[in-house]
Amino acid sequence: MNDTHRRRFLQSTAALGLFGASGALFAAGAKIKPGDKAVLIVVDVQNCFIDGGTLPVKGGADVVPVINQLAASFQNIVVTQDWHTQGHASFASAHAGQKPFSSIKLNYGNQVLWPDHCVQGTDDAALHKDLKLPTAQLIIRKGFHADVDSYSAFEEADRKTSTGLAGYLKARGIKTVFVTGLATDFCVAWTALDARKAGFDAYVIEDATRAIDLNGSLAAAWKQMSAKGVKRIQSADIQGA
Ligand code: VGL
Ligand code: ZN
Repeated sequence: MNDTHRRRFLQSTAALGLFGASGALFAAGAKIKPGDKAVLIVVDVQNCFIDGGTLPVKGGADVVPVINQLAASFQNIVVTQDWHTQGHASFASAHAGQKPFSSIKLNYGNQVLWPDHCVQGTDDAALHKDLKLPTAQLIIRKGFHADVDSYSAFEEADRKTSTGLAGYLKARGIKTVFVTGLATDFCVAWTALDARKAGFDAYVIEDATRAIDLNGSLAAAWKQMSAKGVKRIQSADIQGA
């Protein structure tokens, strides 16, 4: 290809939207090749969210082999852990007369109340033993302020307190995030939405997630994500996975 041809090719592919800001090539029917500006975010694949844990997500363990395989396609991987204090404000047990899966108003807004889960340092809060991510570069813990929940890996539920993740990713030149893990309709969705808010391209790899689906929360989460430009893909859309 000479220069003119190359320029024409680049112009036409840009017009077709084949290249994202990540420089990842993605045409209809073609696979996405995550480059050095993409990161795989593995959200909360912890014992608490898997059968035998304190807040099990249906089919939660099924994401583990999918994520292990996806990992080989990514140069950058960040892992998150839900990491609550004992008696955390998101626990129903911390509020007299409240039951898990009800909602209350806290000073920062509505809060779903959960069973006690993912308490710092417990086996329940550990990453699932079959998750194999030796190349992961950062583990970010969230929800560790006693009075504030944090579904998102970027920003706590008060919508003011940053976890520092956006700064870390930007400092490393990351442009695109691919979100996986648990649960689709809470920590995965909030993380993907906040990634968009922070200016990243965002994908959710659906078959690498499982949902809690509380009162229609899963459909609502997909609707919100779609409205904000979060792209919904499958692991088979990623090259090599
Ligand atoms: C989560 C509910 C409470 C999640 C965390 O990881 O999706 N859900 N804490
Ligand atoms: Zn939690």
